[in-house]
Amino acid sequence: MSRLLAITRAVSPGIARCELAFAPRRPIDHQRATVQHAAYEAALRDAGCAVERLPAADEHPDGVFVEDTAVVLDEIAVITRPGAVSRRGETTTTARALARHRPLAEISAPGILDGGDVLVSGKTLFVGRSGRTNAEGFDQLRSIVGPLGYRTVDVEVRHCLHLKTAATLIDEDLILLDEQRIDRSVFEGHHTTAVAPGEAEAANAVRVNGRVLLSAAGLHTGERLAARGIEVIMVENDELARAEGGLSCCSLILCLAA
Ligand code: CIR
Repeated sequence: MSRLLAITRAVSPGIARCELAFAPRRPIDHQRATVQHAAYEAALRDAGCAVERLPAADEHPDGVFVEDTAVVLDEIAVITRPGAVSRRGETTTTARALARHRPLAEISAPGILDGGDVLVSGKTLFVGRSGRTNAEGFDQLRSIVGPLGYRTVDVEVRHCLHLKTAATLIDEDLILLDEQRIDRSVFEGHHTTAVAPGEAEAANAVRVNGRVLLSAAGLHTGERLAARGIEVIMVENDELARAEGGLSCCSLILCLAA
């Protein structure tokens, strides 16, 4: 097992004022979201991650979705410039936490880029061009990571918030996806497997130390993955799903030096 650190952030008391792109606004129970978030952190610890939880801030309703504030690679952490203006201030504290582990680079104006749009698979970065990531953001990311040997692949995202809303890496070269929203043909050189019908939310999963944390909304998807020999841990996240966040959104996972 690698030594892994998961950076998370407590759920903001202002979560009900979150940004929404595709989902309708519904009430969000802060207490219930906090309990589910703590269970998620516990699942990360069980999988061998140390967890560093950053404090919540009322002025950052979406702060719990730390994934959007950085792209972390073995060599560097790229601090993003989130596409939603209300989220720009979230990067200060993640940058401070990441600076202890990686050299930092950053996306600057007029670029925008959300970490939820960046699916890292080995030396390939699939980058969603969504409402939150523009061409300048993509180009800046490519210039930062290209010299480190990474290839960046541009993926059009029209039917969901981020690329990883509907597609995540769950094994060495295996991508779990919701085919209604992302076309499997974009993932050249990878195997893909689709979520079970009616389980779109399950496409956003977290791979950690050989396990896959999967949304409890993905029961049949979980059975399919288990049948392939994948160790699946079901995690409830329906409260933060109301804020359009999935499981990967709630952590930044990095390998620590041995
Ligand atoms: C937002 O719209 O920014 C938040 N309400 C949800 C962000 C979810 N993050 C992610 O998919 N990586």
